[in-house]
Amino acid sequence: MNEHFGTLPDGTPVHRWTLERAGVRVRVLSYGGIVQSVEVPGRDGRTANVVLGFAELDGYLENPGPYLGALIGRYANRIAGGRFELDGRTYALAPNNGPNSLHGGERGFDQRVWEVTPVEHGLRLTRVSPHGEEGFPGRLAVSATYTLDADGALRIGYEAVSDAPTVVNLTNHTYFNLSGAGSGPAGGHQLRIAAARYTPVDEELIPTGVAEVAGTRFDFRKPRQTGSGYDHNFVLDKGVTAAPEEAAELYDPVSGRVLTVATTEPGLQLYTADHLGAPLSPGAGIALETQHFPDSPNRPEFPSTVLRPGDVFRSETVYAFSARD
Ligand code: G6D
Repeated sequence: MNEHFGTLPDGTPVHRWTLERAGVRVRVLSYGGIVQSVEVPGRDGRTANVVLGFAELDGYLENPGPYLGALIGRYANRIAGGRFELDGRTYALAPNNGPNSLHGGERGFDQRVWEVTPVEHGLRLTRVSPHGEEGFPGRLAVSATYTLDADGALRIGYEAVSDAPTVVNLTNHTYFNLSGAGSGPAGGHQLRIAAARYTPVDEELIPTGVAEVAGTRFDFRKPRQTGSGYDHNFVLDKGVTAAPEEAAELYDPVSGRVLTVATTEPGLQLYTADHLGAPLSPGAGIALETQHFPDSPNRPEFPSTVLRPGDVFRSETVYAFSARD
């Protein structure tokens, strides 16, 4: 089902699509591929929306900074100094986060209108990013397919092809609050991440290397409270996989809701939303962004984000919901 959601200043209409299956209802916008709401039952059977979003299009237009629910590209997370070299050529990107490029640049995929086509149990969002958009080389044809599994899990599959060598790193920037969006801080949730290592960062949040989580506050191998103060990439033990494998589990002791995240990607950014900015309150949600590692284009030792003509970039992430005592 789709309905008119709003109109951009240039007159482009934005639509909202609703997916429903197995008691889960998800709303997706053609603007930014934004997951606006995800309604799931708690242990008491009562349904709540568990992701942060705005009720109106203006909310998203006026507050792009937190990237609420959005599809992120061409490069999710940071590229140091907004520069990278590929095949001997240097590419300069607009620095939009201190000296760095963040989440695709000044106007990334989160601020673009996507073509939406219904598919079985879901939607296919497509867009062609022209050569040179935000400084990235290659004409990149991208699709993101959002479907609901038989158990109501939200599955997002990404594909991209380019006509020239480029780099690509796609994710979704949903913030979860399993007690219900707007119910207060999410820092009491318990999080488990299947990662023995993470990437420590400098003051600009650029990775300085890879370190063991053992004995640090980054050790989420057994569940621990998320609290605050995290904006870090975890090196998932499973690495890059052909099919999604479990990466993390988020549990809310209050509602009993559980989110499990499975992905093909090698990394997971945990962001405890400490700097959400008004009208949102700090810590109102928790972002779990499946991705390749930050600054991979400048880090040959990290799993590669290079996409060459003739190859297809593919990744898939599954957000499954349940409830327990
Ligand atoms: C990402 O890592 C970044 C944060 O630093 C940023 O503030 C947020 O997106 C909006 O999670």
